[in-house]
Amino acid sequence: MLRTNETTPSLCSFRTAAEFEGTAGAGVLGAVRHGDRAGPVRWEHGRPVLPLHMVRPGVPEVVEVWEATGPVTTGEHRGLHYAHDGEVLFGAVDLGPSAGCGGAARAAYLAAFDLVDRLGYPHLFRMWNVIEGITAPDADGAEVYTGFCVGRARAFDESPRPMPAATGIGALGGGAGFYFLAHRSRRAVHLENPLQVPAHEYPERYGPRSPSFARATWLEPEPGRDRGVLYVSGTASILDDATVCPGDVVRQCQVTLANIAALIGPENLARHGLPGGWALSDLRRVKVYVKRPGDVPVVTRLCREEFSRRAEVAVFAVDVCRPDLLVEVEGIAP
Ligand code: 3EB
Repeated sequence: MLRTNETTPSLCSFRTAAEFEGTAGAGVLGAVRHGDRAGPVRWEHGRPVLPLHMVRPGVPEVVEVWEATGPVTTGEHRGLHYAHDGEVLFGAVDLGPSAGCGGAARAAYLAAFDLVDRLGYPHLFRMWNVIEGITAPDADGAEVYTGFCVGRARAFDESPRPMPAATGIGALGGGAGFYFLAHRSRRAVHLENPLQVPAHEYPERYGPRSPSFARATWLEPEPGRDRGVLYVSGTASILDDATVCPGDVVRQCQVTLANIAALIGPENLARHGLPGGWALSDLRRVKVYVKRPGDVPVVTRLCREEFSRRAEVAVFAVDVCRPDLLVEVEGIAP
């Protein structure tokens, strides 16, 4: 049935562990458990599930569910677990220990690119890179994240394609891994932020290869629906290429939210040839990452003041990818 003047669904919801287990896989394409232990990607009720170590014991798990809109087909390809429903492909992979994960990142990114090409889901629209000890020194003395960025950039060199919205974030355990979403038919437009240098153009002082991602990806609406959906990358207190307000979590949170507001607003959409635009109050399915556990209450309060009461907001106390960054925020509009 064709419905008009309706927002295109964003395909994502946050559930408790009990709610997720109650679905027994019905309506699920794939899921990511933000829980108190990590593990390899596994099948639950025939769906790929990635268990990430994102909360301390006793803190409730948040299950990010990607919803299926048709019959689901699943498989494994070069270490990736995946599921697709004729419209959307979900894939997830473990990279093993995060120290020295650059080679594994390159190989798994190439496997993901090969998968979306073979199965015919060419429009990659969102990726999450989750890395234990992201700012810790690697064997070569550089940060673990630096090695990850090198491997990822090589994959984009070897199999060039547009860089989608992404998150790069720490985890409490479990090594490194990533998950991603790609669309079969809907066009993806990748956005940059007028207040920030594109991450793939960061100067070399941040690492020999810059991070390969866009600030947001707009997925065009389904036929007969309005506006499309905007997937906002992990966003931090960075102006141009520099961290601002080091040590000040309140101001870092304000800069981060102002960055997102500029990114998703009508002026920036128009700059990318897109209609419409959003405000912070339109964000849904928000994930907030806070480096210092003691900062969680103040960051939660500042975010809640800006987001709608209808927004689902999950807050995780995990490391962020620069030593001086205290907060990172992502979300989906509307
Ligand atoms: C930044 O803006 C903050 O490496 O995939 C945000 C989103 C960040 C994605 C990634 C890193 C990544 O540079 C960090």
